[in-house]
Amino acid sequence: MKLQGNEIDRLNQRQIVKHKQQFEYISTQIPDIENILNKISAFNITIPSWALGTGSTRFGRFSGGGEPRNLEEKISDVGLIHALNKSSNSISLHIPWDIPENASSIKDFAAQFDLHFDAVNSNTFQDQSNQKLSYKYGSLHHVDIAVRQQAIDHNIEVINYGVQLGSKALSVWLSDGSNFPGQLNFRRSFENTLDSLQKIYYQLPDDWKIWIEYKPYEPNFYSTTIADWGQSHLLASKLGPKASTLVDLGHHLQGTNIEQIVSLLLMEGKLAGFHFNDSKYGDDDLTVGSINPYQLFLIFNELVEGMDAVGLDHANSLGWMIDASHNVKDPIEDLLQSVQAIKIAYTQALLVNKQALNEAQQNNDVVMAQEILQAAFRIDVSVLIAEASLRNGGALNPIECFRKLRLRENLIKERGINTIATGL
Ligand code: PSV
Ligand code: MN
Repeated sequence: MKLQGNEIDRLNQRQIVKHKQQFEYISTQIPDIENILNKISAFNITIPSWALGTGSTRFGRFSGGGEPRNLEEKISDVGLIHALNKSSNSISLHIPWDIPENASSIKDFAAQFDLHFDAVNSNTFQDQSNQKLSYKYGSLHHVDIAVRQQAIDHNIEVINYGVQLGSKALSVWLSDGSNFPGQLNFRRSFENTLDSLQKIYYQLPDDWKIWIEYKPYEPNFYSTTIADWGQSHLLASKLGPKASTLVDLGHHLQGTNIEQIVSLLLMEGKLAGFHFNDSKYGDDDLTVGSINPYQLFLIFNELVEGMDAVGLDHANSLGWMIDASHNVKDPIEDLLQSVQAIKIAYTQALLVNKQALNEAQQNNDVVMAQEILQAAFRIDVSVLIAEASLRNGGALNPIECFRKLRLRENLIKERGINTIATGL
């Protein structure tokens, strides 16, 4: 389904007077507002192909209806999201959940929605029906070289799909690990993983990157072979300059200081980017910013400070990607909320008074440092994000627009009530 530009305009007009008043007021409060608006406009967040259907738990899956039945429909859902918020101009594919059978026509189809393809993700954490050897005991770390080779070949196949689509990165997450003490030799597992990744690394085109994701537990409950940022960073350092560490916000034990990890990886030039989501207990994959928006702001504060310190372009230097999906919200509304939460945190981080914070830090003025950070966090920046969206032809309020235009109802009419998208 494709939105007509004037449908969004028509709804914007109903709110424009109030919006302009609010925007004029905030313009008097924020220095260099045009520069901030340009940064907000340029900042896009990638939508994962696996988040467009209702996610599942171990216990059930409750489709909300009108879910995309194939890759084209997933792309068209991302197109809807982008038309509404003008902030989601790319999609990340998980293979083999989404195989682009005819890559060049898929690429053209996406371009009709002004979309391109971000990182491609490999999947060696599930067995596929036509697969020769099982990943029950892992993939790139496996004790059997034949299983490792099969997983290496899969990653190379994913790179090849990505090349055809214009992607520039391979994102690797391994579920490899062990459930019981004694099951694995940690050193050999790590060495096997490194060796396998090296074989994949050599196949990367010159302008490609490999992003290595870590996770402390699940599905394995005793050890994970790439369990934390140190282990990912060790692999990335040994592999070379094209390799770096991907931070999924849900992949930390409770209380981990993620903003500090981010700051140091950025300092080392080894931060690949993010899988954004939120969580309360484990890898909950909840809507970004739904549980702990302050932590998200603190992460962006480090990102903005760290990227500026080395002159990185905010919008394009790192991978900004959502990895969330769950089972009670409309997936499109959920993704709109996630993108909005990311843009809020980013904008608030742009508004931190860096010079004053630096002075407070140099003077050990702890109280003032907190005041400065929290002053930025407490600014309601939604009007700035709405203004950026408006200027780019998007909606002032994307979720309201989605509902008023009855887009889910239309999708259900088009696709039916009992559709289930591929993914977890
Ligand atoms: C694993 O939990 C993970 O975060 C990886 O990024 C996978 O690719 C994705 O989730 C699958 O849903
Ligand atoms: Mn992830």
